[in-house]
Amino acid sequence: MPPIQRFCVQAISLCLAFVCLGMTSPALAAPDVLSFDRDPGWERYGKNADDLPSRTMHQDFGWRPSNHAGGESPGEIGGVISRSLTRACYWVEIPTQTLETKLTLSGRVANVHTDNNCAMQFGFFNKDSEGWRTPNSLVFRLSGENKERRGQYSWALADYCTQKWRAGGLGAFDGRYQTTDTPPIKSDGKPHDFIVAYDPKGASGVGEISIAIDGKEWKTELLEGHKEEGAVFNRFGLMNIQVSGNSMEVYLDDIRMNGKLLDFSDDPHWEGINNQGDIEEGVARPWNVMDWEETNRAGGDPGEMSVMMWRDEAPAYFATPISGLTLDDPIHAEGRLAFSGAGSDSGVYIGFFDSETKRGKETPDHVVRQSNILAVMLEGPSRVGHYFRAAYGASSGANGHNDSGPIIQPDGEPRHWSLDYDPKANDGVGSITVRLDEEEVVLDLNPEARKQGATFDRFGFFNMQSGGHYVKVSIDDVRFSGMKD
Ligand SMILES: [Ca+2]
Ligand SMILES: [Ca+2]
Repeated sequence: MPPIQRFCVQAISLCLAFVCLGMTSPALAAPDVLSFDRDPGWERYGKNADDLPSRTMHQDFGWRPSNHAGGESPGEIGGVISRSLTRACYWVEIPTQTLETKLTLSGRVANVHTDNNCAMQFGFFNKDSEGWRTPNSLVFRLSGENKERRGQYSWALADYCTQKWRAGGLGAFDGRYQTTDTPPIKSDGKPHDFIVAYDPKGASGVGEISIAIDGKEWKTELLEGHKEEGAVFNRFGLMNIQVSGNSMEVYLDDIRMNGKLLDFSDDPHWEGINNQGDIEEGVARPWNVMDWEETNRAGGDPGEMSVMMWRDEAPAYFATPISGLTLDDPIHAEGRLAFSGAGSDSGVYIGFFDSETKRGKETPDHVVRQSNILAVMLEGPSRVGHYFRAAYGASSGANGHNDSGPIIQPDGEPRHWSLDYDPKANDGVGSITVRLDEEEVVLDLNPEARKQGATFDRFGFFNMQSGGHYVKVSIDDVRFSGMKD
């Protein structure tokens, strides 16, 4: 029996075993499934977190007896707050709020110092809110810079994120972020008034969020389905932004939370989490964590392949060699998967690629798409979350991907996925089917791509080459065409 045919027969019998016995079945640990009981020593290429010198991030915020923010009385909250992958909070428990009722937060803010790439968020959270974007949040955000020509300044924004990681909001400026003519808030210690308000009945019932700085207001409606998806808030206060970056010094006072005044004359003894002291930052953009781990996030037996992979202009992959495949071969891959964390504007490919082409790709994806790839593309806009969809790139530039697909949230739930390329489908031009649990999406190749052809010599994770944030993904019990012993 030729190798491909044998693979198909085994694929069918394994699929049957899989369906009959369910996800916990030991049947998946059949010989031609990689169950990663031991580190298989996959090849790592590109920026590797192991090579990153660890960095210490400093947090020093909470209640202060000072009056930088210019409140009616001394006593305020704030201090030095740093972007970090580790969550840092200073907050208080509040009665549960949702997107079904009006929410307001207002007060005075003074920005004393900003490093480049710094930020803080202040407002409504859930005790489990963590990561960026931050699920279950509705906040006033300052995002700060320190540029040679412009000096230190911040942009003010109103952000929200549903309980399923769908985010929206707006900035307190006209036009596009970073290119707006609206002057930013200087980090000169001068207090400003701010109001962030949410009205579930606004925008004809779609829900509306607004931000005002020193009396000038901007507003926008919530994105479709976000209010219905909902959010649950049971904490109120300050949180860092959980991406790598730097620090700012900022103070807030005379806060009104849904009308209730907080003047901070006395220490309110709010709860602090990592808000005082130094934290070792072992990972930073764009240094990829690419490891065999003795975990079972994806739902198999312990031992799986995990990445925390960043979108970055430079190539990176974590993969294993396969016997060569082309677009004339039927190609299959499947396994378990857990998507356990993500920043906004993040993504990764899982599938087949050509290692030499990948290593030689020095232009970002928005200039030239990747060649010689056939993969699942786990990526999507922050208003949606992440799509699980098909993507391909032929040898000389012809390429394609689905515009959308099954939606996957970074909730860490174990899932089953597969990718099938059938060279005979689509009138012989070829077609890719990607499945995630019960959902699937189909992508037909274009004739030019099939004419160009493509070659693949690796299977694994590879990065999207445009700047962005990270995804955390683990895979286990995988099987794929071209698999070697
Ligand atoms: Ca005060
Ligand atoms: Ca395993």
